[in-house]
Formats: sequence, structure tokens, C-alpha cells
Amino acid sequence: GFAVPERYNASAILFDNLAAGRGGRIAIHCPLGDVTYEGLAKDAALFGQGLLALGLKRGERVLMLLDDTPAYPAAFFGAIRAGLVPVMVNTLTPPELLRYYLDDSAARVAIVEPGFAGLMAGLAADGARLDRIIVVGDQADAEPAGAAQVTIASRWLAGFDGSLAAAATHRDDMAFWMYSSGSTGRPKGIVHLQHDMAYTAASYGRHVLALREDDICFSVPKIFFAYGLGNSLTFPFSVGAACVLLPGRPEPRAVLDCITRYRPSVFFGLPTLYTALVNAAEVERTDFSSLRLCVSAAEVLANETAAAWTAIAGRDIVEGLGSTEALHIYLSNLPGRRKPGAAGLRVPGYEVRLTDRDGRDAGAGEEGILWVRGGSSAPLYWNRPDKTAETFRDGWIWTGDRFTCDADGFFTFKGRADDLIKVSGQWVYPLEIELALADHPAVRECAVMAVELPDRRMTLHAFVVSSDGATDGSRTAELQAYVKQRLLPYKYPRRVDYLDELPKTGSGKIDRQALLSRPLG
Ligand code: 3SK
Repeated sequence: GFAVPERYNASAILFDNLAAGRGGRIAIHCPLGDVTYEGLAKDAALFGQGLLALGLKRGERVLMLLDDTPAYPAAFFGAIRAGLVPVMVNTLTPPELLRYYLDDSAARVAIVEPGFAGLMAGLAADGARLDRIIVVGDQADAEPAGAAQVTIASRWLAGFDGSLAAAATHRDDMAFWMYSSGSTGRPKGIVHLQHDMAYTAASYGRHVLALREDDICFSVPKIFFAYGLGNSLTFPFSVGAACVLLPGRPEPRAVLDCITRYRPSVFFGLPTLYTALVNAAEVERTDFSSLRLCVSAAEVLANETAAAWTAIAGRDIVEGLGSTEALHIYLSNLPGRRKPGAAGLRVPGYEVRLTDRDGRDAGAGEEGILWVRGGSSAPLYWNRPDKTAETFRDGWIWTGDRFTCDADGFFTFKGRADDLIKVSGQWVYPLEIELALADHPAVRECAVMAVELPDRRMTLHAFVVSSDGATDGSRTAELQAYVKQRLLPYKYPRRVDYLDELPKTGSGKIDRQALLSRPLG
């Protein structure tokens, strides 16, 4: 059931709802107003028609610097329907990286939130090959700036009638790009094909989420992440269900208000968000009764957080693990079949294997590096043959993540292939210590990492957010003893620093690079 026709355009995920008679159903709930499938498809067609009228040709890239509002799926599906290729970038991207994305993708047109028009116009004036900045909404923060024309989308789109046939793309044509946010080196443009979204819907969407028309999906991770794209657009739109789009910073209060107001049935978060939610005062007055499924991905979920959420929301969290290269989740627990702390079982539609560093298969129960293969895999990183050759091998993706697989087929993440360190002469994986520490009731959030000392030796350093305010030497000794007792005597953080909060990356993960670059006190 994973095949799509040879001629296939990914905008079918939205537009097929019209032929299925769902035009009048709500596609999007949003504080800016709800949108039906008919309204969204109309707006998408206007965007596609408008972009073609600018002279853009098949396969040309269009940079999208957009928050989660109905304009995002309209611009995204409209561009794809017109045969163009959205390049989806994080709205927290710093200007120098945006310049890199423009140069790398050769996008001549960018569709942006109102607050970014001035920044983009500045990049165009500074030599970026950008000649049109389309601003969603009704006004921009910049006047037309010479090098690139600034266009207000609502006025511009009013000049078209929305007649747009889907480009006759091949199922293996480029559909959209996302950039990887690796901790080192330049981000890599991950190219996805027309059939990739449909594949994730037929694998994870069908087998794990099993959505129906009356489901309402609410993903706090935004559309510009592969995780959010699937959660908010691919999965609900593939079955005619609805999504909730919440623009702006996902403060716990705003997220919890949306749960009460829109009554989602499926909720998607990641560990740092669940930690923030269980500690928010507003949980007391939140109505969680609409939820049938809660999902977490992107990082390992601490048992403590999972248990606190179950107690508060009355639903277990179903953990999964995916990647932008694979487009979505390929290892997942199931609502009725979970193991706490495990990334889960292989999702139907994906093959997985564990090998040693030389590519030899790991023995039963042995730890190994995970490879994944499936029909939603990106074929390459744009303009990066070296990195492409490292990661994409014979149809497999080399993930660089270490896992074990138990007799029941559950995979457990053990850390990155390259983060094994020697401390006091013994080999240790920092993740193991982090997970043990996270279970201590006085630890709200923590990160444990290998830190190089001035004499080049490595040490284990914990960064802790205390849940009761205690941050003195006796608390440190208590935490160290707790970890030693649960693991082995040499496996404990040699140093513990207390912070009011842990820094987060644009995707909401713990920003380990920022922690490592803090000066040692
Ligand atoms: O990090 C993950 O687990 C993930 C899941 C789905 C899609 C993309 C990513 C990176």
C-alpha cells in the first residue's frame, strides 16, 4: 500500500480532499481563524499561480521563513503544485545563516512573516540573489528596498483567480528541502521528493497514529521541522482530519489554552516541552479529556517526565524516533505496546539494522550503530557529495546513533556513535548518566556531557535545573550518590552546575553546544 502513481505531485495530500467531498470540513484551527479544506486549497492555488506569474520555472526554489499559520500550508502546497520547491527554514535562523540558505538554494523568491521583510531586503541589498520578498499578512516591516521588491501577499493574491493545474511532476522529482541543524559544520540542504510525504502517511501515519477524519492534531513542534510537517500537515490532511496551528513562542500557557479551546485528539511534543508543561501552573485548569494519543520524539524522554504527564493528562506518551533525512519517525512505541525509555519498534515500511563501525551486523542483543531504509528517505544533501556519500549508502541512511534491540524488537537509544568517552580510565556514555540523573525528584531538567579540562583530560559535567531551588554542595553530593548507586561507582558527574533553565535550540532540544561553550567557573 505504499505506492503512488509514477506521475505524482505532493499537493495531492491537500487537494485530494476536494475530490473526496471534504471541501467544507475544517482543515485548520488557528487563533487567527479557522480554515476549511476548500478555503485552504483556494489560497494554495492562488499562491502557486502567483509564483508562476513571477516567472519562476519548474524545480526553482522558494525560501519559506514562516511561522505556523494557515498561510504556511497555502504557500507550501501552492508552490509544490506549481512545480516549485519550498525551502523550509526555522524562523529563529540568524541572518548570516539565512544568507547561506539563499546562496545555497539559489532562491530568487522568499515568502516570509511580516517581521522579516526588512532583514531579507537587507540581505538582498548586500548581494543575495533575491529579487522578490512576499510578506504574508497585510503589512510588512519594510518598504520596497531597491534590490528586492517587497510584496504584500493578500493584495498580490487578490489579482489572481486561482486556476492552477498540478505540475506533471514525477514521483521522484524534488518536492521540498529542509536544512539539517547539525551541531558542527554548515547545515546541509536535505532534499525530499514528491512521494516522501505520502510514504510517511502510509507508514507511521497509518500504523501508529491511525488517524480518522474526526481527529484533530496539535503539534507544538512547528511545520519547518520534519516532525512538525508530518504532524500538522501530512498526517491530518492525508485523511481529511484537522490540525491546530499555534503561531508564536509556544509558552506553556498558550499551548495548554489551545488544548482546552480546540480539544485536540492527538498531541505532539518533545521532552523539553512536556517538562515545561507538567511544571506549568495552568495544567490545573486544562481540560485534557479530548486527547487519545500523546507523542514525543527528537530526544529521549525521562521516566520522571513521562510519569508526571500520565498523572496530569491521563494519557501515556508514545515515544518515537525519526530524522529529517528519513522525513519522519521510523522507530516507535505503539499506544497499546510500549516500553518506557525505549525508542520503540520498527515502523512498518522501514527496514533497520545495527552494525559495528565497519558495517558488520551486530549480534543478537548487542549494541550497534543504526541504519534505516525506507521510501521516504532523502536521496542526497544538496551540493554536498562528501556528506551525501557518508550518510546515504546503497539506499540506507547511516544514522550515527547507537542502539540496542531487545528480544521483543524494542530499540533503545544509547547515544551518538562518537560520544563514548574515557573518564578516570573507564569508558562511559554521558547519556546513561543523564537519564539516571533525570529520574531524581529534585532534578527538573538536566544535561550531562563530556567536557575537556585544561590538561586535555575528559570529565563528566552535569547541568541541572533544580526543582526545589537547592543548589549547594550537599545537593551535589546527593545527586552524585544517586547516580553512582543506580549505575556503577565510577559513573557519576564529577561536576554539577545549577542553572535557572537549560538553553534550547530553535527546535526545542537542549542546546548542548551552548552549554559546552559556557566558561568553566
Ligand atoms: O528527531 C526526531 O525524532 C524526528 C522525528 C520526526 C521527524 C524528524 C525528526 C528529526
